[in-house]
Amino acid sequence: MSAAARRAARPGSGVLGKARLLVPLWIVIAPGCAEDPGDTALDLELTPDPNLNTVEQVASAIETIVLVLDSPDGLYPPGSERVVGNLQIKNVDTDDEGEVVVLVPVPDRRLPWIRIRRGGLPPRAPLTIRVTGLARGGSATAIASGSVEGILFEEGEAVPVAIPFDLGPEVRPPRVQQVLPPDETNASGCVLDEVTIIFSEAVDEASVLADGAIVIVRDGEPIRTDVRLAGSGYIATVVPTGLSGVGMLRYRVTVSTSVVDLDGIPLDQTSAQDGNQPYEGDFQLTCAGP
Ligand SMILES: [Ca+2]
Repeated sequence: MSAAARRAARPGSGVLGKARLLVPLWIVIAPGCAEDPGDTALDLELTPDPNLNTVEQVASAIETIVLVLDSPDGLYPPGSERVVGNLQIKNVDTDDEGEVVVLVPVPDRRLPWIRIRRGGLPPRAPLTIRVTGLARGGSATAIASGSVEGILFEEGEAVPVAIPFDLGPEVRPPRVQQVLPPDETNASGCVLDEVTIIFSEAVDEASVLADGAIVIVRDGEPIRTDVRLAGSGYIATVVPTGLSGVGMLRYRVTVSTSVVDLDGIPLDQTSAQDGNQPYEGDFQLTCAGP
């Protein structure tokens, strides 16, 4: 049964059918500016993951936020489509229900706080909120995104809603996502045949194979290694010569900022710190064997 048919079959659907008022919507750039705490509203805060990108990095990369309010229960019946200023009711996800779509400008280096007043929205419809960030320069390329589901208004309250909102990996500097085997695991016989380095995105092969790009050091001495990059460009396999220990195996893996992605953007392991930082990981493997 389509969403429209479900709605038609539902008792009280006439109430929803009248829910055609536009949503009054305030955009508040700074926190603490909400004049009327008695409002029934959602206070959206876009929250970048500091391990991936800073607020400034996200805000300075995007020009406009496309905010979509949707609900599995349906927000607006067919025929409600309209445009008022930067707010539209349109059928974004091509079910037969209309969603609310708002274009929010992003001031340089700050992410807006967004207050949504309930207005004509159905009081108890669980909301899905999707945010997409469009790149600066007018290309309308989507480079950041985030979403939350199941959000409800509370009568007379302004409900805080944190929405994870991060740049896509294709526009962030590459970083090391994982190194295998993980720290504090077991190395059979205290010998390691292979170290696998997984990047957040495809990286340039020549930059990975270059001398000094990936270094493994044990007891202060670099280990001789043979590095390969898997076809996808995401996975470097490092075959060390004589990476072994007695009773315990300790070593450090370093991936230099000379490693670049396919656009030539250099690796940055610590996004929250200015400049580009290498990956440095210390490993200690136990050797309980057969
Ligand atoms: Ca950095």
